[in-house]
This record gives sequence, structure tokens and C-alpha cells, in this order.
Amino acid sequence: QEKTKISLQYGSHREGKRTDADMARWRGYGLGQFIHWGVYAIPGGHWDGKYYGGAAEWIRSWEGMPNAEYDKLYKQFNPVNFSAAAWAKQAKNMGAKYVIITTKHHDGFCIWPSKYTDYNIKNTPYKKDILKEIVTAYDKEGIDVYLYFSIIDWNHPGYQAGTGITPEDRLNWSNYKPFKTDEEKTRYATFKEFTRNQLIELLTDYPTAKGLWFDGTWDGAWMKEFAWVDQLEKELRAMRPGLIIGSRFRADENGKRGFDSNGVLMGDYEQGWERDLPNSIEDVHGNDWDCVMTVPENQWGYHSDWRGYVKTSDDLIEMLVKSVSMNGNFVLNFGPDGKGAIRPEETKLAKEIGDWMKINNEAIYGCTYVNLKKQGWGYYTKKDNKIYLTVINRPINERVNIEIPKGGLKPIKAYLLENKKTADIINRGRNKQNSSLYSIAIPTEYKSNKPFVIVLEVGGTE
Ligand code: JFZ
Repeated sequence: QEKTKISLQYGSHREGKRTDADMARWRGYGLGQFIHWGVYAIPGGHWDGKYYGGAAEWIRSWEGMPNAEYDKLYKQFNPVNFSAAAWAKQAKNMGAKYVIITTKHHDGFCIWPSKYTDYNIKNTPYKKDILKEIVTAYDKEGIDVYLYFSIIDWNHPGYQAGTGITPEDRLNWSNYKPFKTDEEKTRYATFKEFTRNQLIELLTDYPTAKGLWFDGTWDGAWMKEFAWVDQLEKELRAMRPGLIIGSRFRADENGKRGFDSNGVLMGDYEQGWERDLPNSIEDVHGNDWDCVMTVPENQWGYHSDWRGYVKTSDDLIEMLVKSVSMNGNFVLNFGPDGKGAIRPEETKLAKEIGDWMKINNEAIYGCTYVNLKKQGWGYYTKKDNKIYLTVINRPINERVNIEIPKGGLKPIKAYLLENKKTADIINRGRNKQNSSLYSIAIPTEYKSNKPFVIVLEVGGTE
């Protein structure tokens, strides 16, 4: 049944996925790296001997952190251990195909020498353009760069959060007023101009960056600027053909973000999978998406004292494979310290993931969803005539079972990706639904203490 669509001037501008080469490249990445780095890395989740339990990059908003003290931290920012080349090399060895770097987080500090504010890297003891160093180093490794940019800016005098959005405001969005006074409105106009200038500056000065990753767009004042933001998005896209922007930039005229009032994705891919993964392909509604993930429960910027559960490389590899099995990319966050070093825990994970990727990346890069019944042993991905079975839970009987419906692709041969050793395909006949049942026998002598991949070559039909 046709759902009636309401007409929208500022809703999504496209139905279905982008079909161009830039987006096809994005789709094939599989694995990415997120970097949260700014002056919050100096306190590292502590101030005045006290521990801050929230996300370290939010410490300025904590009552135990005097804002005036925070706002002076940049005068100490001198990351003597920073090496963009070393970071990029590590990311490359991990197998990352793209990086998202925080150019400016909510605190407003810019890691590039922005003409539009003094609160930037040029005025730190370090002085040099960190963003340029990062873009150059990652470009050199062939890793695509995306620029994280926070709309929330606690440093700009014109930035103000709108009054809180009430449930009534949501029902009557056209009457929602983010500001009480004209003076607030005028100041916000200066902030909008500043934001536009910075974005144009970033695209102009870092011409190889492939896209923008927006954050802090949930505030009512920004959402209420839907017409202006829509125009800005068009302007940015015109400046840089192929530019990739996620779904977290603007709202439509009814205050709907991410998906417009008709439920259509706004932007090029769904950006809502923050520390969360879809359970099944149905959850992603045919859209492109990526998942951004922290190593501890919720720390993006450097926190010197991780408490609670810290993910292992096995956890992260499973999330990576699971993402790709549902047509998504998986982006792992790193929070370098105030001196520019990547912490040992993250270095170890990067190495372990990289070791795994060296053997198994064929099951990740350029791979897509496989329409086969989910099994308990792990996840399917595929490319051309190969289906990859990533085994996370090795069955006690050493057999990996699959079920192929009538008309589906027929298995021809199977082998371990790691060493090309043949895995026997045992035909178990058909079930009542007329699907073909197969067991793939894991070569008994094969031992692995990591997830492993069986390649299944298919051809013809069942
Ligand atoms: C935001 C930031 O506030 C945070 O510091 C970090 O940069 C993260 C990547 O992004 O936090 C979010 C963003 C989105 C959601 C939740 C927290 N979300 O969609 O639920």
C-alpha cells in the first residue's frame, strides 16, 4: 500500500542510495578510524585531583571544571610526541580505509589555524597546523579523510543553545522559538555566519578531505534554522562535488532530524549508529550507514583512567564483521593523549585488528550483505562469486551449517581463507521448505584463537 507522503521543502533531496563513484568507494571501506583529539586530552578526565566520570571530551561542562581554567588549557597544548606519520602508519596497518578527525569539538577549539577565531592551534605553543599534518599523512597512506565538525561551540559568543524543546514544541514546531530576545537572535546570526565561514575554510584549505561528519546538531536553535542549513548544505556540496555528508546535519521544517517527516534519510548515509549496531538488515532500511564505536563504554577523547568494561580485539572484530554483513562500515575511535601519543591499550588493539585484517581483509573490503538464514556460528559477507563465512563461535562438531533456498547460489568449493586448505562440503539434502542443507567441515587440524574465515565459492543455482 502506498503511504501518502506529505510535501516537504526541506526534507530529503534524494530517495534511495547515492550511485556515484565517491559513495561506492565509501561503501567499500569496511573499517575506519575515528580520532577525538583536542585540549580536553590535557586534563584527561581529571581536574584538581578529582575524577570526572563522563566522557572526557565533555569535561568543560562538568561542575568540577571551572570554565575559565579550561579555556586557558590551549596555552599549554604542546603535543611533543605527536607524529601524524606514525598515526597514519598505525591506522594503515590496522586496515583502516578512512579516518574521521575532530577538527573542532563542542569546546570550540580548532586544530587548524582558522581565520575566524583565535581559539585555534596557531595560538598554542605547538603553533603548527595539526589538521594539515594529519590530512597529509593519511593521504600519503591512501586513507580517506573526513572532517568531524561540532555545530555546538561553547567558545563562540554567538553560540547559544535554544530553549529546551518541550513535547508541545515538537507538535507545534512552526511556533517553536529558540530565543526570547532579539539580541539573542542577532548574536545567533553572527554564529551562523561564523559556522559557514569555517566550513568553507575547511573545504578550501583541505581540498582532499572527502566528507564532513557533523555533530551537536540536536539543539533547537540549529534545528529551527532548517532553511538556512539546507542552503548551506547545497553550497558545500556545490563547492566539492562528491562530498559525503551523513544524516546528522539538518532538520526538516517539522523538526525531524536524520530521517525527514516522510521517514526518508537526510544526507548520504545514516549516522545514528553511535556505540550501537543494528540487529538485522531490516533495521537499516536499505540505507548506507556506519557505526562509530568507543573502546571503553563511553570515552571518545583521552581519559587517563578508563573504568568499566574495555572491549577486546575479538569484540571489535566481531562488530566489524557484523557491520559489513549488514552493509555498514565500522569506525573505531582513538583518543590520543595531551602529548600526542596513542595510548598502549589502543596500540595493542590496532595491532591485533591489523594482524587479523592482514589474513582476512578479503572478507571485509568491498563486501556486502548475503541473503541467507542467520546461523549461530557467525556472519556472512560476499563479493563476486565468493561468500565469506566468518566463524566467531566455532561449533563443537566442527561443522559450519548453511541453508540455501531453492534458486539460491550453489556451493562449488570451500576453503580456509588463512591457508587455502580445503573444507569438505557435506550435502545434507533438503529440508521441508525445499532449501538445500550443507555442512562445511572445518579442517580438523586447523586451530585458531581468533575468528576465522571460510571462503565458499558459489555458482549456478540450487
Ligand atoms: C557526540 C558527542 O557529544 C561526543 O562527545 C562524541 O563526539 C560522539 C561521537 O558524538 O555524542 C553523541 C552523538 C550522537 C548520539 C549520542 C551521543 N546519538 O546519536 O545517540
